[in-house]
Amino acid sequence: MMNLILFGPPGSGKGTQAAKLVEEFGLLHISTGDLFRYHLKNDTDLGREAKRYMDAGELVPDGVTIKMLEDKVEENPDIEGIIFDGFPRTINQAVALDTFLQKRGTSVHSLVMLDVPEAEIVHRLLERGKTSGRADDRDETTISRRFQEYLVKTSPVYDHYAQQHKATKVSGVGSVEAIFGRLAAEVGKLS
Ligand code: B4P
Repeated sequence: MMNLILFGPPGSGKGTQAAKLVEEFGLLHISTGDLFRYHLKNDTDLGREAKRYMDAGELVPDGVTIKMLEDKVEENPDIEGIIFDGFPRTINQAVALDTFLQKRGTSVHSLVMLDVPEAEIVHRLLERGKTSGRADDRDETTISRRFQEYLVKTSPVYDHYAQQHKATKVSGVGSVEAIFGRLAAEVGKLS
């Protein structure tokens, strides 16, 4: 079993690259952002709870997020491995993931960060906002709040896995294919 965390600031291309990694390596893709958007669309209790945080560009509380992630893993017992996209986003989530995987006799094998400067992030998300209908992509203030949330709450997750000698960075700037080549080279080292 191979467990990979695809890491990086909002809009760094995690979702874009995860879809390609799934095709190449046959792993299960779990995106907490996609799971929340599914609940939002279906107007579930969880979706209604998550909406106010997501629309404001803030992280959804850990308790809700961790439970949702664990349920999703448990729904898929017979898998080769998982790409975690957008999770963990806090140290609490990272510790919960480590404990959860340990109980299942496995662990995080690697975290790969897509390194993208803030100006490029703002440009990409404003572009996506023109067509995505996502409230969190619509204006620069909300996008900046998401980036601040990332710097304060999420970036320490990189150090958590660096201390375990499991974290690497690749440049997330350039064509989607060029970035995929860099990522696939890192993931290939694991198998
Ligand atoms: P996410 O859904 O994880 O979304 P994201 O960070 O915006 O996107 P990603 O990095 O996947 O970028 P993408 O490929 O789409 O989170 C949304 C919200 O959900 C969070 O703000 C939070 O509220 C909540 N949430 C999710 N997980 C949570 C957690 N664990 N804890 C608490 N809250 C949580 O790419 C972005 C854009 O760039 C796209 O338009 C794409 O086409 C473009 N792009 C991609 N690669 C490019 C390239 N190489 N060059 C140019 N453009 C590119």
